[in-house]
Amino acid sequence: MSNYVFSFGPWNIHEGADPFGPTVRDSIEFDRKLEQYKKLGFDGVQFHDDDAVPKMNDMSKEQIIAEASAVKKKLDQHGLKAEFVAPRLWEDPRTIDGGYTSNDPNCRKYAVERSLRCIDIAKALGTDLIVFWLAREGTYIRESKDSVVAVRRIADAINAMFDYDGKIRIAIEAKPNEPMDHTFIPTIGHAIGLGMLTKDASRVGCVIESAHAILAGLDPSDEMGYALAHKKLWTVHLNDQNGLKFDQDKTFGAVDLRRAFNQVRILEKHGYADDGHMVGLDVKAMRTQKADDAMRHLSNSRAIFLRLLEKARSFDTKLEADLIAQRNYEALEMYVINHLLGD
Ligand code: XUL
Ligand code: MN
Repeated sequence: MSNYVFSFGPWNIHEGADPFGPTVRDSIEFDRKLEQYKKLGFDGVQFHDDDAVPKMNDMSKEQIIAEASAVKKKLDQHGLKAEFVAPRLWEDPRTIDGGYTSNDPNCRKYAVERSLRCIDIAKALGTDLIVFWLAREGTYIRESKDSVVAVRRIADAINAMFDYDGKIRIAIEAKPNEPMDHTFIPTIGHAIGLGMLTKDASRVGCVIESAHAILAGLDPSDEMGYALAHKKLWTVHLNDQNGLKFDQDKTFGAVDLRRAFNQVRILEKHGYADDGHMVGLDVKAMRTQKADDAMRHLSNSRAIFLRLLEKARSFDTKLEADLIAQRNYEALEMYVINHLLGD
């Protein structure tokens, strides 16, 4: 029934630590996590570079490629595919003030070199897609960085990556805040615009995370529509978010079912899956969840997506067109609600 292929990252099975308290569940080894993917209904694995090669900062390029190739074998054994690799540029002491936009040239150099190693890992894992979540590319105080210089520096880093490899594509995951007060690439319009500053805009696309759009005060399905109109929606991070607070990564559709329906609908209407894109989730189990059922948020998110897909496919588009022609949006709204409620 569904042509949709789902993915998540190993960080989506996690120990429940938050900024105010320690872990509440035991760690699960990467290999054990891989065993869960198919059982949960997933075929794609999202990676940070160090999810694949944890000690990469202490290794040579050749060692990194050898270790990533061993991970690729494990993916093959499980019948899984790497969807993308994202350079983790927010934990190292050299990225305290940002990676590509750091005010320290040595730190910027580190960020670019790490990104080239991330490309090596992506190639060894069999994907040409790099995701940029630009975690610390922003400011806590406006005066600390020149935003013109900063944006050009991010474009320069992308150019260095394009020079290094002729095939990789970069999908930018916009987010307006957290950990920073303000980021330089807060929305998908910014992400697509940044591509135009690089030497090859055709290789720069985006990832839309539902929660990040909501944190920017935007409707995620409209962000998706904007990216789809530009043919730039190369993957998604579906989840949910209860208003303007910390990035919650809640189960997809768990807060606002109608908002989730509209995301599924725009993807379905515009052939997102037919273009070969995976449906990525970026969801966290609640900290209160006991360990024995702490993967349910993943299968639940997928199940909610598929139920909303049925709703998108059974939506009466003739009625919709009639009500739009009559400009009877009150009736259209009630039809949407009745449809979602099962009438
Ligand atoms: C952060 C976030 C990350 C990225 C991957 O808010 O969503 O998990 O998706 O680096
Ligand atoms: Mn994400």
